[in-house]
Amino acid sequence: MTDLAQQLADDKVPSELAQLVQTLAEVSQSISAKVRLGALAGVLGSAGEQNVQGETQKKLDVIANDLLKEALLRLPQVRAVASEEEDDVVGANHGGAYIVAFDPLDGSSNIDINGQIGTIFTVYPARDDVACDSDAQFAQPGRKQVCAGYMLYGPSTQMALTTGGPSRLYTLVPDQQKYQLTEAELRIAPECNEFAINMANQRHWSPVVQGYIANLQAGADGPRGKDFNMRWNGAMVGDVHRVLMRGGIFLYPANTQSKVHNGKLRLLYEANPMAMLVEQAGGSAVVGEQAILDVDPESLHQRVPVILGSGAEVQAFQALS
Ligand code: AHM
Ligand code: MG
Repeated sequence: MTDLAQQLADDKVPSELAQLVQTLAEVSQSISAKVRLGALAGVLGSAGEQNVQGETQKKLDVIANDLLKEALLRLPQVRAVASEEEDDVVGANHGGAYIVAFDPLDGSSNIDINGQIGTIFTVYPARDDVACDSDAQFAQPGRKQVCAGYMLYGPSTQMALTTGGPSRLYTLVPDQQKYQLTEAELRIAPECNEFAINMANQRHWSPVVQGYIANLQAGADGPRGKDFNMRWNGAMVGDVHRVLMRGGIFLYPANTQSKVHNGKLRLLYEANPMAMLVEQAGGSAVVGEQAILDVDPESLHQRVPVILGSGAEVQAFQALS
């Protein structure tokens, strides 16, 4: 079996980037250990604070955020970090070649129910034309990512990772505290028969999304001529992981009536890293007509509608637009 260090070397990942990925992997092992202990470690429940998005932070949101931030800021190759749980960019080392953004604990509402949760991360080249701690460091389209991935804290802890080549899947070997390669190349089949969307928001969707989902629900007798199943984890890491493993389409569309009118998911911390993993596995990730990876960011915590997954299914959605 190939471990993470060996695979990064085989992939000829520059040593500074490889070391950065190893640091993320090490921190995730600490987070995973706390997740596994759950109530025994006193890490469940609310921290009593709100983040920049106005969401109540869970204890694990704060713990994961602090562990990642502290470890990354120590690395000389890290110029700046941005987190879904932090208001502002945190400047680090002026000479650093990379900037790192993360959603420390994705799927927070699953923490207290022992459900799937994860960490999502992305790495971009640092910009020399703007200050170390400027939001503009991160105002780069997702196409510029040099590395993206997530850790899924499920029945086993796994890490999906791309450094520009194939999306690969690693599994944490608990007693060795290291990740072993378990899928060398994830591939998303173009066709699928499974969709993921929060149906509770149905009345707030655009007519296009309403029409598309109605077609899927009509099953074999409807315009699509086949039956579709539905899954919803309430954690993007879990839903995207399923899409990477067995295909499907995941949608978090714009929501015309509520405060999440531009979608719920964040471009920097969620949409872009997942879009890179999905594209590198042969799937598609779009916002309207555009690839998510080509969206020019407007602000650090910007939200975007997200449609991603099996290529032909994403096209079927776009054909209705
Ligand atoms: P979080 O980063 O605060 O956990 O929020 C993002 C999560 C995604 O993981 C998931 O796809 C979505 O929120 C679920 O939203 P909903 O509450 O509509 O089920
Ligand atoms: Mg999230």
